Amino acid sequence: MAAKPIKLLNVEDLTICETTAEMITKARADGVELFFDRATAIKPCPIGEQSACCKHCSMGPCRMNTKSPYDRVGVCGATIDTIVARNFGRMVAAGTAAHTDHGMAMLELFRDVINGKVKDFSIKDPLKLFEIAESLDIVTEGRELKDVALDLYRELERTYVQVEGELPMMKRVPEKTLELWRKAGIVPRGAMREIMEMMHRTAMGVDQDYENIMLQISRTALADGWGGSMVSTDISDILFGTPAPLEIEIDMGVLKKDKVNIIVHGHEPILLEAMLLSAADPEIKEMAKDAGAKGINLVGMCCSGLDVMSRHGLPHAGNFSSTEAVLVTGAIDAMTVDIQCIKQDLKRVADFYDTPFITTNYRAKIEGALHIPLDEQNPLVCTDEIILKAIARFQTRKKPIQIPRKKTTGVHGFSYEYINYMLGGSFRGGYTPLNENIINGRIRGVAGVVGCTNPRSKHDYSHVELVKELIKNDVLVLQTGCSQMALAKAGLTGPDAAALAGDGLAEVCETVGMPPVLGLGACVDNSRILIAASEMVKTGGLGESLADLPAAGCAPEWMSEKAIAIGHYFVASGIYVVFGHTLPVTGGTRFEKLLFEGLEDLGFGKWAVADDPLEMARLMIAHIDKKRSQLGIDKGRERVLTDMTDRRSLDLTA
Ligand code: NFS
Ligand code: SF4
Repeated sequence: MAAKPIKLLNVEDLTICETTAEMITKARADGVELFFDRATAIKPCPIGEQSACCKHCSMGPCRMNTKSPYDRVGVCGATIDTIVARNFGRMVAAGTAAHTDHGMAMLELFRDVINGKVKDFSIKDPLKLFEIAESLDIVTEGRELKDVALDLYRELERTYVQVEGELPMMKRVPEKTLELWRKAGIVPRGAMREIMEMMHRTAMGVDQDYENIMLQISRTALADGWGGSMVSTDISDILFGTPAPLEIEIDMGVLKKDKVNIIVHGHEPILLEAMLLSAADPEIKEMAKDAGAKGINLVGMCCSGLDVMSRHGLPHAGNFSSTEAVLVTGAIDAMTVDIQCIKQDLKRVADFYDTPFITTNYRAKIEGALHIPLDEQNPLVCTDEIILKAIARFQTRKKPIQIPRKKTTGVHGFSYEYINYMLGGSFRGGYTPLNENIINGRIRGVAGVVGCTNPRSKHDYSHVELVKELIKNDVLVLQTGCSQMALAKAGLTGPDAAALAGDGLAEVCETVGMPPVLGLGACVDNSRILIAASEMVKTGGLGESLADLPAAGCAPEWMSEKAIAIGHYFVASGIYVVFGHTLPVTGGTRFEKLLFEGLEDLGFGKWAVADDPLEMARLMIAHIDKKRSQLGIDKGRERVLTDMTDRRSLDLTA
């Protein structure tokens, strides 16, 4: 019997991204199914959506939505609170594992660069290397770079493998925040240990007290944000250079009909960095020319694309929801991937458009896809071969090509270090001007808007509407991940976007020459937000712990377990976090109450969920205002709103 045809939704209900919409329409005409269509066909399981199911042993699986007398207790007696807490904990463990495994690979690369095993890369930012070393109390004075680097490697390795003691990066946490963690007993030891313990405690018959499970959830998540992710960001900067703002083009219009288009999609910067080296090889360039191409067009997608674009000015084609759509252009001569957020179905779509689809990482093969392993010690063997495959495909292009025209230019690459410099000027680098402008109310607060896109939520819509509303209300927005790509496509990452900001924020942006939306990079670079927030606390005037800051975070269209880990490390750090469209927690449980209220009472941040971007903004702004009033700076804001002379006297460049 033929499968029942899927009732397709209107394209305008699926995405606000024009180029993706154009490609969905084309895919439908070509008879190619995309994940948007499957999201329509596969209704989310209502029990799973609420996380009201346990399958941790074969006495179950136990579903908790029945109206039976045994309602809300599993065969073993596990309560709904135990079950949702365990499920949530395992998501945090998985997300943390993803970021820390990636971070550990970066650290190994760093080690092999120092000891000379890897020759294609070198240390690009020795200054940052020394700064990080000093922040971890490693002696740098009068010492050779290599010796300091080796000490730094050994110190940072503890982030992953340490069994007892505190993570090295705890030295960067504001004192009051660290004190809270110590009192609660949740200072992470080593990421591997925390992930292991999280998995153990959530197995059948172990930790069955949701409040106790919560402690390990926080400890594990902190091992991500202040551990695996932070090390990953710092090492990328040391090896490949700390980003500084650069104008970048984004969206499918960056593809070129007359060039060999190669999409590099994934999360580890090494693949894209190696591709850049291969693409610059004169011999390879010549081969592309001989094949009739005007050059090689390397284009990033998803997080490694973001990570690398601001270091090299590399164009970017879009976020998670557009990775199939970009293949539909027919213009992609190769798509190569490494790890994370790679839809298995890309292979089938790539096949339809005769695009070679190549996996490169031993941890992430895809059935049927060509696998060319990337060996760190000799990465160009892999990347040369990928480019040759792409050139061959260019030469024999058969499918009709349709490249959407739209592309947008924006500024990206605002590292923590650059914000320091940008706000302070070269004479008085520092976060004082930012704090001052928050205290006087020109800037109401700071928001991190981050995370995925998801076919269950209109693509890019919530990201863009939320950020518009925040900046209109004088909230400075920091961005990473697929959210940053959404706003970049919507044209809000250029200085012109200041026109959409409230008067106070606009004035600061115009004075400094920055956009009201600052792109910080990939998802692991959320650690840059943690460091920036810590610097705000240390600079003074905004309270003593991260929980005091007039700040909030949001992942409006999240989908990955990584997002849950990120959300929770922000909450455990003291930040209010709103997630869009859904949260895998059963409504009305005590665990939900702990997430939404209890944690805040204990001095942490807290979770919330909202459907509509304006509601998300409202919640975030209300929280920011609450913090302003607790800090006693709500008056400042009222004054600024009325006092024009005060506003004119704004001088950040002094
Ligand atoms: Ni972050 Fe990057 Fe995007 Fe979500 Fe996936 S690409 S690591 S997980 S989907 S933001
Ligand atoms: Fe059911 Fe308990 Fe087994 Fe979970 S651990 S499946 S609740 S019996």
